[in-house]
Amino acid sequence: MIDLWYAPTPNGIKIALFLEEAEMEYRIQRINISKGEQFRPDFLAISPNNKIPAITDSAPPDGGKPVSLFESCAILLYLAEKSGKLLSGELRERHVTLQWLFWQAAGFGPMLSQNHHFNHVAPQAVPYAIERFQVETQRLYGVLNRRLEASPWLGGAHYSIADIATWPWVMNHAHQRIPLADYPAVKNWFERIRTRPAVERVLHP
Ligand SMILES: N[C@@H](CCC(=O)N[C@@H](CS)C(=O)NCC(=O)O)C(=O)O
Repeated sequence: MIDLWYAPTPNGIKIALFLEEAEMEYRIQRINISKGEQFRPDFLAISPNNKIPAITDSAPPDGGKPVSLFESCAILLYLAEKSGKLLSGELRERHVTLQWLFWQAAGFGPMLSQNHHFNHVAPQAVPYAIERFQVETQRLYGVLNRRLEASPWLGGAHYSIADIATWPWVMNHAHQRIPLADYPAVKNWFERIRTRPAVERVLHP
């Protein structure tokens, strides 16, 4: 059984999307990050960076004691390897998938998060930061669009953990002040994923 320490944010949704898509059994443990539950000692023991998502797998593939992990993309990689799903075994597609997975973890997620912060959370308007993260967000959507003009999925021929990691961040495109119509290949990819039954189950449980 997999316990998923969860809040319905882009990083949390990624893991639920994987577990539903791969049809793995799991149990949601809600962490209310607006109430500071991520600082609870029992949660910090699993996720010392005080962020969701995290997982505890009580039946890891090596048959040993439970495995706990934090960092959403490390969790996606673990689950893909455990299940044998959503990560190609073919050398090129596997590493291109991991490349886009790391791109999401190191670039797309953090930059869009700063964009969100300076547009919607910062107690005062900081025009330089608003402009910087808006331009960077547009640049990253451009990179994503060019990739999806060239390939149906981020990793290549197959839907994968790279798509699953990136999609929940695009869900908030309006909030990020990104008109999706300006990025037609992203829009097409976004709609293809949105209609997957696993996505429906996560968004409308
Ligand atoms: N790099 C981390 C980021 C996780 C993250 O930023 N989680 C946010 C919600 S989306 C969180 O738990 N924030 C609570 C806090 O920072 O105290 C990942 O990919 O898992």
